[in-house]
Amino acid sequence: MRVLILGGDGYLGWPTAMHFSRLGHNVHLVDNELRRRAHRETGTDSLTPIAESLEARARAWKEVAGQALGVTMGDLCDHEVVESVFREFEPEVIVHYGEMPSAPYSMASREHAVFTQYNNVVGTLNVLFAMRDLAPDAHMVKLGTMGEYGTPNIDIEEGFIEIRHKGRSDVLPFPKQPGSFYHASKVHDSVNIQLACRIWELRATDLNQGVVYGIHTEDTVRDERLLTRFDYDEVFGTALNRFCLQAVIGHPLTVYGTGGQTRGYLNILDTIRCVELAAANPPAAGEYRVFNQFTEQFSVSDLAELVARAGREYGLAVEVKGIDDPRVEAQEHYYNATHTKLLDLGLEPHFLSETLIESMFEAIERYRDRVILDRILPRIWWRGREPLPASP
Ligand code: NAD
Ligand code: USQ
Repeated sequence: MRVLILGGDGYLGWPTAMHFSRLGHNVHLVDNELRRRAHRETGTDSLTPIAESLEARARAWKEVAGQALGVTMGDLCDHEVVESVFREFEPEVIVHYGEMPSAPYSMASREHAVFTQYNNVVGTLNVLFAMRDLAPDAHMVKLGTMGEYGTPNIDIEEGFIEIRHKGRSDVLPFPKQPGSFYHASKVHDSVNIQLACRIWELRATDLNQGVVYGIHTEDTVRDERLLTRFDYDEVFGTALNRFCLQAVIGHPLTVYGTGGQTRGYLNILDTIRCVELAAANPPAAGEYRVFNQFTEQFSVSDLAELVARAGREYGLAVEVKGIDDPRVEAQEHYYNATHTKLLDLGLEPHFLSETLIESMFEAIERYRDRVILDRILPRIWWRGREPLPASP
């Protein structure tokens, strides 16, 4: 298959690209280095040293795996870039990771909120129009987020819910209650993608993904130049990745508030497999489908306890410290989300275990001298204080 990976320089996009390439697909990547620039501007960096550019990564992959990866450096918000890639590469599958993924970033200031929504919504619209005009039979596999649903006091369904109202019933999109302007951008994308499928007969899978953890995949361990990024800072680091790093460097684990915030989580290996399963099983023309992409749910306290236990076994002195929650979010709430559609397609999850956490400790220890200590504690407050510098 000709697989176009948007956001191919990112945490998830780069290992996905190597995976599809190893399976023998023809893979082309697009990225505009937004993530690298955002790190430079906020004084943060990946723990793992990543190759200096996407082109350098593609060269390293060719050397190690013998497969070519096509690369276009360009902005998805520029429709001419998108159209020329579609015209030249003629994608059959479009894996769309190419967005600003950070909730804290989007809450830092008016500029950051506007940038996040412009970048994500306009980029995705350009891809939808390019599909309509240049690749109407292609399948878009779009990374959405479980955070589109928020934390309702009922079970979360997989995209749609049957509603009975005043004697009539219908199957409608599950209600959305995003918790940040970033999460809201994903809701706007979902509405636009569903509309495009309905009016233009496009096909799309919206993967409402939970929080991802992990450092290595089958391909990143083959050569240091093939590492993917690993972020632990307040803006781009996600909960479990942050806790594992904090345990290794002796920083108290930063549980926000009471720690009752519950989310779906999955291993980076399962992200890649889910995308592969979605791509291998396309929807019908005109179909917009939604899969909830996570394998287990945990509260933040559960995760901190698990990391502390694994840390003690490993010989680390781990302290768990509740700190003020910089976000506005329910800290104690009901959470039960359905996630069967990817299992039905054959997903065999890699569940979280102490052994897995210990393997993350080992990988982190290797690069611990790269840690930027003063970027761990939160400085962005959802209610608004201390804005970051202007957006890139
Ligand atoms: P990432 O920032 O590492 O990857 C996104 C990539 O897209 C970056 O390399 C960035 O430079 C690129 N990009 C952004 N805007 C672009 C534009 N306008 N034009 C071209 N390239 C652009 O993030 P990630 O963690 O790999 O996340 C990938 C996707 O998965 C995102 O859409 C994110 O919202 C979603 N997601 C991530 C997680 C997670 O825990 N990491 C969980 C759920 C959903
Ligand atoms: N949290 C802590 N301490 C920390 C970091 C986070 O208690 O040091 C808490 C947060 O308050 C939140 C939960 O952990 O309640 C998850 O936060 P996170 O930063 O790990 O994840 P989030 O901001 O939701 O965003 C991440 C990705 C995003 C993706 C989302 C999936 O960055 O791209 O969309 O996970 S989900 O959470 O299901 O919406």
